[in-house]
Amino acid sequence: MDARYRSREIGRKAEDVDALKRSFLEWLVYSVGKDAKTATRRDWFTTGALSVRDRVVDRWMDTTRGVYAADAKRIYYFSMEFLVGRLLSNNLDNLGLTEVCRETVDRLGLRLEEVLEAEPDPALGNGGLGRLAACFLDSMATQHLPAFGYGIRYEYGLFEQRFDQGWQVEFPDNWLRFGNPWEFARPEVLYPIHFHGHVETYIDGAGMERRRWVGTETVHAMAFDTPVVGYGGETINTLRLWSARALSDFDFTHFNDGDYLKAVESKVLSENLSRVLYPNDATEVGRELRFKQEYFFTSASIQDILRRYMQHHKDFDALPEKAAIQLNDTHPAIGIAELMRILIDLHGLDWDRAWDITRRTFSYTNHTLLPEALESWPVGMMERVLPRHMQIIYDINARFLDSVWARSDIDTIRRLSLIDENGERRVRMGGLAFLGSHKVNGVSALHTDLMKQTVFADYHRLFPDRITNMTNGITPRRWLHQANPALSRLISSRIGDGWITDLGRLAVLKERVGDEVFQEEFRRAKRQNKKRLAAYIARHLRIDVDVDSLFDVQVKRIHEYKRQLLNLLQTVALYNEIRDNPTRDFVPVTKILAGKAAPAYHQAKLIIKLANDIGRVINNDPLVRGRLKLVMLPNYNVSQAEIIMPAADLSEQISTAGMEASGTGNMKLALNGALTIGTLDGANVEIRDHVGADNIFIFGMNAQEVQELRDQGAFDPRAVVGANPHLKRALDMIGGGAFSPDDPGRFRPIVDALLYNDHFLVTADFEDYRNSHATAVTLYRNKTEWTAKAIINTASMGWFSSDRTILDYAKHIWGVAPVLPGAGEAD
Ligand code: 26V
Repeated sequence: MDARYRSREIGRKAEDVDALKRSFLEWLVYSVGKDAKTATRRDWFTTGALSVRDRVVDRWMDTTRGVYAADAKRIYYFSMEFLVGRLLSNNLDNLGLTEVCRETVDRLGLRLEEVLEAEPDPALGNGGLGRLAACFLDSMATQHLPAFGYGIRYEYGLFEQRFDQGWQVEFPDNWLRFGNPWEFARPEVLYPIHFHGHVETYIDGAGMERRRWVGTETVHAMAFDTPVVGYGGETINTLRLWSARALSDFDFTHFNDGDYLKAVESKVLSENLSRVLYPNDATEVGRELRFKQEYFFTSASIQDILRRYMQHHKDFDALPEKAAIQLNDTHPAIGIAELMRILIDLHGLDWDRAWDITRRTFSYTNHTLLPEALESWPVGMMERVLPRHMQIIYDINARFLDSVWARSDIDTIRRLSLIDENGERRVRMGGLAFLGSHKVNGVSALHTDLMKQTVFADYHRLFPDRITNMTNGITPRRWLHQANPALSRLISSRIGDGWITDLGRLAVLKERVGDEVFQEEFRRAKRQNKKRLAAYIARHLRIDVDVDSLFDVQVKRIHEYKRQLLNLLQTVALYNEIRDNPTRDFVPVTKILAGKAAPAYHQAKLIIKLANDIGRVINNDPLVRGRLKLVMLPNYNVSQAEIIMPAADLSEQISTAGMEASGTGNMKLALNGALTIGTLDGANVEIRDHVGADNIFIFGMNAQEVQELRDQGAFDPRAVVGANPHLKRALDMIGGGAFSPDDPGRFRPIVDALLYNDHFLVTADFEDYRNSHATAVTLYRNKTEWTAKAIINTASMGWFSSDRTILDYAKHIWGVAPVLPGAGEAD
């Protein structure tokens, strides 16, 4: 850099630091009401967030005005979950203010990290689906796409997980307790949301038979807006979350009678709608409040979209050219019936016109093929809660089945019907989302193929152009640039920083694979990240881990299909091997696991207890000291992931083939230079294609083999166990109480599930997994070769940027174009 330019930069920075410091102190005194002496870290966080927010607002309004002036087509991303993570570091980084803020905070006598860590991590999502929505928001803003996220402002996010004697216990996540400095409450943006009541038929002035929904109970949806800062800070989009508000604060009839509790009761009941995020538990059965949440936010969002659209238009004909609504799974699929209702009942459109507009506006993403996770709602409940929507769904179904009647047999018709007639009649939300959308997408190539072959096979035959693939991606801003400053700096020192918004450029690093100096620096960055994680582990669990051991990481929700059990069985086998061979030279391994189990998912909670019990035994066994450790970290969330991902050497992606729709943790780990050990499942298949088969450890059955084995119905896990002494010994120990001497039968249910059913084929893949793991660990001895593969992994992950994913959606599903900053300004 030219010296004159640099001194100007420094001059500017000093000015910025002065200004930011003034802003900090002003907010602290006049808004938080404290002085610098008494301010806590949290106060400084609030102060910092408000100061940064000030620097966003003008450009936020510019973006909004620009899109409005251009009357551009907007993307509306409907999602029950947005797992955005902490925003202060993210916004500072995207605005290019991190260093200015570091110095500001430094002058105030604090460390930036302390302030950043005081921010609560909003946990408004369960896992992959919610985090994907957040990565998409970042990419849409960075790519200058006019986009809104629409969701629910839950008062309580996903539960906080703690371990009590190794058992998961759940605590409420009261993330708003100290206020949320990022959001703008919009008490004037308020929409009525109706429930219950009944439907009347009447003849309108033109002699047409019409329907009206009357006698309803009504709640208000109130908007809270959070700016979504794109990288570079030029385009700033909006995340609009709805909060439930009662129509009136209390019922004066009760109040005047002195019954104060009764007077506020209905307020509390209606505001329960946005109280808490549901964990994805065993099943949706009987969860009427969850269904109401889905309708609540969907209806509010559609009303908001139509209000905005009508500012420029007189009729609805152009809606599909101005609005693209993306359904993040079926949770907002009731929106299809809601838009139909509004167009037909409130605006008098005829059915065909309304249906055409609706279908061209909506599109739907499927995120899972697990049968128990496919949403369906009892017809009886829907008739009670949303009687008019139920009629519309019947009409959609009748017209659809009429159109296919002639060419389908009765079994096919049964499968195609939106109403599942097996047992209690239920509405299939996947079918509704499919029929009401012009495009339906899966989230990895394999998953999309399986959608066509399994759940949506009948629909796919009728609409062969509707299903399309959009392989997931992750934002390189949060998952490399911010989470891994060491590697990020190293990369930029060699190829410049263009990769931050054009991740494909990482491919240039492949030229450096054999470069010794680069290799050395790459290893140094990894080591630094491992030290950071080791310190975190020491602080939270008081376990010392060896930074030079292989960090073997499996972090994700605990679920049988993800097969944490396979990992634990292999750990026990390795433990036995070390004990049996006290003099052999083993590569030290640290197994790191983290993840939450749904509170009602007993088997998953038992797996957590097993991990903790095995960990306690191994970590305290002097015979394996220095060679094997097992760490289960509590309360996995986005901020913990930011510490773990950069520190991993080995990434465990070991689900039963055909069951993980995509995975995105797999991408985060590989991007940060971990080698993957995994099955050919979800996006692992595409990761292998990009990094090359030599740079990934693939093992086990593929999806087709899994399918065939299950179809044969002859799989005998006891035979497999009987023939494998390593597996047998591990299972005997677990089942016999070797890790639970206080309660020897504790893990019998786990062992029995494997021996007598093994639905997820843990035993079938065990030996191949164990061998593959041994290969990986052996390779780790060879630092040069391992590092070369790690570099190839990082360099090959460009395609997995969510920028690529989003541009694909924009082109093939939404038909939207970027609105470049400044486009809407008058000249
Ligand atoms: C929901 C349920 C509900 C009932 C019981 C079990 C169960 C299991 C999982 C789910 C979540 C389904 C939606 C979801 O989060 N899918 C994830 O989406 C990610 C983003 O596309 C993808 O990477 C993951 O593979 C997929 O599991």
